[in-house]
Amino acid sequence: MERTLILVKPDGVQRGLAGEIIARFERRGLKLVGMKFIQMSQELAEQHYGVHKERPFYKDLVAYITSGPVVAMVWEGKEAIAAARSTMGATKPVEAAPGTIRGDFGMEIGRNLVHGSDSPENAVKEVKLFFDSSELVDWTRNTDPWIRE
Ligand code: IDP
Ligand code: MG
Repeated sequence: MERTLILVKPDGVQRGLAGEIIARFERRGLKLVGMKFIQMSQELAEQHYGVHKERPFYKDLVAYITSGPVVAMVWEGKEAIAAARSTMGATKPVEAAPGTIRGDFGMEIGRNLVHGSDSPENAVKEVKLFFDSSELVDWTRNTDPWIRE
């Protein structure tokens, strides 16, 4: 079972799309195990996006992710990382398929609404960065036999 860190980025919150975005992961069959509404600090943003430090867009990216509150979540499931990323759509919204979050609501790479971990290693790191283990809930979902084989 995998866990992945998902953020509704500041543009998603400001545009009133948080509920819509959360609903898509929920309907997909992923299981929510953690959620909080936070203003990311400069330090947290720099840690979270440390892998992009050398990229030309790094400063703008940190400014974007700290520009307003985000919804931080942990979703669990078999192949949760790949499932979440396909629900999100391609990084560049104009190339994202219709039916995906970015393909339905986005126009610009620098306003692409949502973050999702990209590998099991990064997912573990990112979940730890945003959540204490006491903030993650182990729970039984009674619909699981209808979602998982
Ligand atoms: P991902 O969010 O789909 O995993 P990454 O390549 O990890 O995409 O990039 C992280 C974030 O950095 C993207 O979601 C996007 O907000 C921003 N970003 C990526 N490439 C560019 C770019 O060329 N210009 C501006 N922002 C970018
Ligand atoms: Mg990424």
